[in-house]
Amino acid sequence: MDLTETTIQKELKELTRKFATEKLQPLIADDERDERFRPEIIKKLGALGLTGITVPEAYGGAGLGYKDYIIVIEELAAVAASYAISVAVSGLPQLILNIFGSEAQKTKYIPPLAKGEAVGAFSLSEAFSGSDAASLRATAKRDGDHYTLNGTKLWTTQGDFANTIILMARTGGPGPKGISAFIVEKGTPGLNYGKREKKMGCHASHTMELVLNDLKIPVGNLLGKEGAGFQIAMTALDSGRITIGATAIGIARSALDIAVSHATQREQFRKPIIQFQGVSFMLADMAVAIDAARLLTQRAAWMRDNDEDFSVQAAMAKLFASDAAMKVTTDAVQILGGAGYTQDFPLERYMREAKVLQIVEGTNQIQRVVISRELEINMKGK
Ligand code: COS
Repeated sequence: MDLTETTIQKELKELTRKFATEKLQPLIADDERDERFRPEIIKKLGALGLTGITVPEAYGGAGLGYKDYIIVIEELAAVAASYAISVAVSGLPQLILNIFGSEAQKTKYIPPLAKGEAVGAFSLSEAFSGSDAASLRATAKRDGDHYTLNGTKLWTTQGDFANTIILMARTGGPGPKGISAFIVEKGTPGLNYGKREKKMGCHASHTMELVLNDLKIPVGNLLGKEGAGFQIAMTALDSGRITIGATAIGIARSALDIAVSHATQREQFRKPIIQFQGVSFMLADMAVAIDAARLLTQRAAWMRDNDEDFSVQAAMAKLFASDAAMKVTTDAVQILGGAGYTQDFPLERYMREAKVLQIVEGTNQIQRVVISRELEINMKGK
């Protein structure tokens, strides 16, 4: 794996950092407080070419790889995790459509998402189906030229704004083989919005309950074959976990910057507190954790870009990076002491944002299931 930054990667980093600093930084604290999501930000990111990084140019994307994509996500997360999550979640339908969609589905749905003219969402979980994704209960019954969907989906990021939602529902019997994936358009009668979750953090990113009441979907909006929905969802989550790693790195990096800046300026006992090992060793450990998380995430991205099986490496990156972000943000608050606990600094926000990354796109316990299953398979193969 070559770690040298390409010219395109340097440009992506500068472009995203400039946008995040100039356009997101001034409004994110207020928007987090007010739980305000701004779809126009996605449009602006789209105009800069940052919302469809990995899909082919033929469908309005940039045709780049995940090694490039994670740079954009990290830079957004360093300022506003809610928008890193928004771009990453909008990327999931693009990814799924690009791999599993028919030509007609790709042509219709990918370009608006890739250009940031539309927002995307991914809807898998339900009240009784979280880690055990194959147990979902929402149903889709075929009736002539359409499917009728009923049930309630939970935890759908930006489900209220999404123009295109990839939604998993049951067309067959119990278990993974009975699940199918559908493309659901905003405004379809029967797609109702339930409660918006009151969360610990990432308030600018809305998390929605979707209530499906006899929601009619044309058969042309079935993705792949009936029964392929679980595999489609797992394929999306493998890639999504790489972007969670990048989001964690962005948050942790910003927390470390604030902690180092404070520790070099703040004097106690007549010297800057960075000169106390109790503080400097904490900072050193934070820097190591961030670099290790970035390397794991880059490796998963590189393997994906090189058509290698990256499922386990994505799980490792997501697990390690989100745990690192939780530890780094917690320690950064500690280094600032009382000030770190106030809203005068964004550290308490970063801590709340880091927490969700240990949960979403598969809890860190599920990542360990994915990793340990592979260990077992490898052992049996010996
Ligand atoms: N990519 C493609 N296919 C996959 C896959 C992957 N990463 N993981 C599993 N599959 C396939 C399997 O190959 C199997 O198909 P076959 O029977 O044809 O071989 C099928 O899916 C069922 O797999 P498995 O038996 O491993 O399913 P489990 O019910 O045991 O679930 C876990 C596996 C726990 C890994 C899965 O349920 C999971 O990831 N849960 C977390 C869900 C999650 O991340 N939710 C957050 C969503 S954000 S809204």
